[in-house]
Amino acid sequence: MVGTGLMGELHARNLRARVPGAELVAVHDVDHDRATALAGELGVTAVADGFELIADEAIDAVVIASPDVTHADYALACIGAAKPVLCEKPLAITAASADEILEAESAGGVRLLQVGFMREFDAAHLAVRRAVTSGRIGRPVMFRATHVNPFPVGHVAVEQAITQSMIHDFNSARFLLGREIVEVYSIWVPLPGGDDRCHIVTVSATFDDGSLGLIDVNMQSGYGYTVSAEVIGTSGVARTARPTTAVVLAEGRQSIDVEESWAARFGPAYLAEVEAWVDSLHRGVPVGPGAWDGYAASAVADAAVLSARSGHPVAVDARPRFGIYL
Ligand code: ISE
Repeated sequence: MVGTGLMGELHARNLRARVPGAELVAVHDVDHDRATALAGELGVTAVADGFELIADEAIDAVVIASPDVTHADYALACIGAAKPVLCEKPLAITAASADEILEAESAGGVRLLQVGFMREFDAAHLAVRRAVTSGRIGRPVMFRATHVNPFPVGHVAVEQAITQSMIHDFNSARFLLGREIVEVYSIWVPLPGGDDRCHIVTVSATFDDGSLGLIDVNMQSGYGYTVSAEVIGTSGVARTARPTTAVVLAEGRQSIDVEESWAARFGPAYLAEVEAWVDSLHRGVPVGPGAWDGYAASAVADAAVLSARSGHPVAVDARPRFGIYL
């Protein structure tokens, strides 16, 4: 495990105790004390250098959950060592950087990389996907998504709101419609304070078959965390629903609780994601979103950032699929 912040710790605990066929052996974090504390609790080794951990021949596979800006270098090191890797999103901060990963992975001729777009393992998103692929809602003509965070973690300018948060929605759009986004137009409003932090960013998108997309991310809801995705088809609509919740009538009110964080909303999806990854390593058959998906989402993010800063619609500049991605 490279990175033992919130996400790395969650993956590490899952791998240590809940995933059959996996043995967690070592963790690394730039904050070595944090890694050492978790390693002590889980009975594994804390390694001071992430690249040393990746190079260790006793380690078969790596999870990257370090800060976003470090993902690409660690992913390249894993590919260089021919080690399978589950890399948290975003695969890279820019499409150009993700492209280097595509080149390295495809040169080896086999898929080594899974990207942490965990919504592809979320029951509600999978149910929407089934409704689309079964033809029940006709031909998809529009994707709509709302992604609400309780509060920004750190200084989140519009660049980070897009590359850290909305990148999930770009992948959901591609996953649920099975099409690529070719153009985007972003508008956004800042939080009060004049320090360029993003409150809400909205992106309207055009897909390669002319379908439409409308995505908004709210970085500071003040009430909790919600994610919803919807596909509108020529003869029906499929949208995510939350099946595991109760409507409570009490004290003169009818209410439904809202999850407080992504970890609460997507806990089962993160576990399913890592289980599927480990199972795929045993079977030698890759599953889930790969480097191509990480690259394609970053290409959309690049265009959305450019649009947010320029005020103009921007065409997505993505290379065609090649090599192992065909
Ligand atoms: C966070 O990093 C995640 O990946 C969550 O899934 C997302 O909803 C949140 O906006 C991000 O900041």
